[in-house]
Amino acid sequence: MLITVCLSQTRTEPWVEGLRAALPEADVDAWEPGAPQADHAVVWAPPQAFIDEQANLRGLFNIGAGVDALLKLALPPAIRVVRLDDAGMSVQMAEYVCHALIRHFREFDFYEAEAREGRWAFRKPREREDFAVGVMGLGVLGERVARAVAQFEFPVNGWSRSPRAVEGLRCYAGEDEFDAFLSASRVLVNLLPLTESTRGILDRRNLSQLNRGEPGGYLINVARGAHLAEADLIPLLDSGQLAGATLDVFEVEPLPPDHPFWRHPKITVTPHGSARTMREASIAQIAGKIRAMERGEPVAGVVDLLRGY
Ligand code: NDP
Ligand code: OXD
Repeated sequence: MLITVCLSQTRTEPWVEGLRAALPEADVDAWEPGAPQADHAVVWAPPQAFIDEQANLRGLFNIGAGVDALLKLALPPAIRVVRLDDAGMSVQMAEYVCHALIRHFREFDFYEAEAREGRWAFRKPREREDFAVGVMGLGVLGERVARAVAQFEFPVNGWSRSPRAVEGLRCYAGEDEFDAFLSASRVLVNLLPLTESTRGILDRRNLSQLNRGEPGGYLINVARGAHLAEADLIPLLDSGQLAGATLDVFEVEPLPPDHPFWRHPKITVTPHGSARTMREASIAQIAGKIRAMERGEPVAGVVDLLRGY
């Protein structure tokens, strides 16, 4: 069995070494143009030239959860695209979102500014019932995040494509229930996959519906930059309709140095690191899935190419 590794924006060598150790029965090599035909590939955002050359791949194993960079390539119809299932990401995402939420809710920015001036000042405590959190996407990451937020006794709403029942959450599903979900939520957390149905979904119309249309909504975008209509955000913040935003993902990454998001006082920027791929756990998971596929057993995390996630 031959496994090829083609990773952009990531050092390839540690993955090759790790996969060799985890799959001693396989030959594992870093891909280069003209390399022999492999049976499986371990990838992150490979170029189309890689797919065109490696025409016999049976499995395409993504080292992340989001497969949007893969699905924009022309893929052979029989190939199975397999996403990473958690592998240490959901706990990080839960930490990140709870941190952003609590920092906003408890007004830590205010207290930090006061402390810098040596001032001992209090704000009136806010009611968590007034800060319902809406989680868009109740998949591997979204459900974990929603449950973590619920532990702090915030009201939590969840929105998914198909109807879901998650204890402690008020669940909404599909386009028909989207407006009701937005209106009932004040802090919006985006954990949707990027597909043709979700691109640009964080736009002026939808963001304006948060908090029953009243000012004071807050956005936490940790899924993909292209979910957000970037030009709509700053006017919503400047008018006060939105109180702030924490953004981990951007249309163009790295975020260009002159992008206004860097310097806006109501925006917190982090560099697409809310849930990092944990190499050892990911290699162990991918090795297990490659073996299962070779034995003809079911494999978790196979992407539905028509649905787009
Ligand atoms: P999953 O595929 O497990 O879950 C996706 C969820 O979104 C499902 O609940 C699905 O509904 C819902 N959904 C999909 N399309 C729609 C739609 N049109 N309308 C309503 N709901 C929809 O994804 P993960 O939880 O694993 O990951 C989510 C995304 O997070 C990834 O695609 C990736 O882009 C991003 N990510 C970001 C990281 C970062 O560091 N910033 C790290 C890892 C991931 P249903 O349940 O009905 O299928
Ligand atoms: C992922 C990511 O999709 O890191 O896993 O964004």
